[in-house]
Amino acid sequence: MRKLSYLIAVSYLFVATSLIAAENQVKVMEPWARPAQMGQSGAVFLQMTGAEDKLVKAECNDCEVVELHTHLTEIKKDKDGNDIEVKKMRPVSYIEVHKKGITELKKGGLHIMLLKMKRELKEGDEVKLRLIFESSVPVNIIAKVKKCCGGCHRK
Ligand SMILES: [Cu+2]
Repeated sequence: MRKLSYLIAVSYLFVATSLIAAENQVKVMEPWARPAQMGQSGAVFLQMTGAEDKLVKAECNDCEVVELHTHLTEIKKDKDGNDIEVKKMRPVSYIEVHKKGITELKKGGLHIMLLKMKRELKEGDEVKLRLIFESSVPVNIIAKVKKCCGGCHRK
């Protein structure tokens, strides 16, 4: 009898732990990639929410190296001495995700950089990535290649 109640307690604990794990799982929304030439760099954009976590790494078989990047704005002087804003990309070691609120990877901001593409990414193509988090279970995504997103300036 004691053994049975122990088993029941253990199985309850297991169910409770899986529920907690599911609750602390990052959700990825609207992944997309911009077109890229073979040998050049591509970039992937998406939104993340659902857990207090960190995106620490991304993997992709279609390029040599994957990096997490942000853009920094530097103020420089042009030849007439006026201040001009120059945006530069910098690698970051992680990207924060929050349970509430959305972390948006977008043009001119945070993004996943695909360096030295092994194939061309044309509009309509799909590129597979695996996102590795500090706590959450890894998430496999398929990013559709398109020229622009909803948030971009329309011409
Ligand atoms: Cu970049």
